[in-house]
Amino acid sequence: MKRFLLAAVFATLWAGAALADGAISIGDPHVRLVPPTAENTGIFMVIRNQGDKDVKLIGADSPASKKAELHTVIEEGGMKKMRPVHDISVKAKGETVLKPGDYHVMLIGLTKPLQEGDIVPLTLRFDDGSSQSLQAPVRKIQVPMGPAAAMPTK
Ligand SMILES: [Cu+2]
Repeated sequence: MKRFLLAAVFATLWAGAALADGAISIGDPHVRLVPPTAENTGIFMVIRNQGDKDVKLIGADSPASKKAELHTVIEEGGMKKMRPVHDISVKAKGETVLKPGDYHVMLIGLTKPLQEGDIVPLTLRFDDGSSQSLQAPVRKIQVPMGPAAAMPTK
């Protein structure tokens, strides 16, 4: 009997893991076109979570830059500034939009200048252990904040 219960618990865990794997999908990923001299740029997208548990985006990697950080934009003394965040959460059955002036993935230290139409590979890591690999095209994007706030200080 004990053995049977244990088996049932494991079966439930497996089902949960399988569900979580397919729960996250990424919509419309794109990279902001920046001048050839710029060292950093932002990636935007919609992260959808069809699962019944909240998930968190906890990291990102891209061969297009030395590192990738998760950022948000805060207002401080009337200035909009970008700040790294530890994670970006996506509610169960919900979605989180990464967009200019808000959450984004920051590519820091571009390995080469990006041109409009270039495709940037990106891997996203989530706190449920899953990851998503995607291809984000480089696009011109209107910047809703002043040029001074467009780049991080470091
Ligand atoms: Cu940023």
